[in-house]
Amino acid sequence: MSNDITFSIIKPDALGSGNAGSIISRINKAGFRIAALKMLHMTRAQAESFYEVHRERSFYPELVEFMSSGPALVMVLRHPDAVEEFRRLIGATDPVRALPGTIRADFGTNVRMNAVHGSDSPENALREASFFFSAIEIF
Ligand code: IDP
Ligand code: MG
Repeated sequence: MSNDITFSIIKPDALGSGNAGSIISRINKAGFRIAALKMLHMTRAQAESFYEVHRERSFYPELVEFMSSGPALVMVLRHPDAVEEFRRLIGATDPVRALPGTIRADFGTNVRMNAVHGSDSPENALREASFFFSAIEIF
């Protein structure tokens, strides 16, 4: 399993508040290369499917609502140990618990509107990347 890609989303909160450029700059400065990027507005059905693993969680309905509330940037990123290194860069799910200097600490609003997504395993990175991109769109 390739360990050099992860999948990320600049979520509707961060894109809508004008923070996408700052967040991409942080990602590049941390050494990640953009392998694929596009802007899209997820339908409810797409958000439900993307977050299928969380279907039984109490926060699933509000998560789906949020992720389909406006446009987002979906990205594939390259870096050695990409999944682990990117999770370190973005910080904990809840911005108030994320370490100082992490993207979620600096740009997140709350545990739901936490600015960015990052895959949690190399397997899920591939699944998530291929949910939004075809192989010829990943450089
Ligand atoms: P992660 O994004 O850090 O991997 P997950 O547990 O996979 O966190 O949750 C997916 C997303 O669901 C989070 O990024 C956040 O947007 C939302 N979420 C997680 N926990 C809660 C919660 O307790 N209330 C509302 N939304 C939540
Ligand atoms: Mg997760």
